[in-house]
Amino acid sequence: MSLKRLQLTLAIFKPDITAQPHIIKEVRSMLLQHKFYFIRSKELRLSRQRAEEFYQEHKGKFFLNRLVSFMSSGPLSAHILARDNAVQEWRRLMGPTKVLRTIHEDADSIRGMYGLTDTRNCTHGSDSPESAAKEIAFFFPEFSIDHWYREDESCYREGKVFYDNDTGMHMLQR
Ligand code: DAT
Ligand code: MG
Repeated sequence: MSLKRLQLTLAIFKPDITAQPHIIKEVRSMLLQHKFYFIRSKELRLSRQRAEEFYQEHKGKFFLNRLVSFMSSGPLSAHILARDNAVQEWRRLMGPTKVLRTIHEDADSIRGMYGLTDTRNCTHGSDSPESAAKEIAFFFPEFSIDHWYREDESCYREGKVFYDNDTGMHMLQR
């Protein structure tokens, strides 16, 4: 049993793979195999404005317009994931940002296997615990990270949870 406090991160399954249910299934299965917990999940669409807000750190970059158009082009899903070292481990599973290089350099990663272009690159993952907190608040304003650590974290860490196939989330065994 791990004694290390679990970390939370924010994952997005982007519109390219949301349109491909078999890829979503495979990505979920990779996350489960790698011992991630699905804490909350939500399916939604982003308006252009919300997508711009989410990616405001990239304001002025040449790819922003393409990125925002893509992210607001169809349904996507957002997930709060928990694991030991979740931020880094989720980014490792995703693979590097630029698909056209990743296809060769990290072929077994999600982006390496399923990425289509540098824009349509399957998934998002927070790049630090601080970004994770901000991004979780962006998609799950009703979720309290403090409350989760106080009330639920130890149950997940001790494995007192089960994966519910119907909701695609882990539930506490209370
Ligand atoms: P990541 O999604 O790996 O955190 P990022 O934060 O640097 O990467 O960029 C956000 C998204 O913007 C990325 O997933 C795809 C797009 N993007 C970044 N760099 C790009 C580039 N050089 N060409 C095209 N799209 C790019
Ligand atoms: Mg990023």
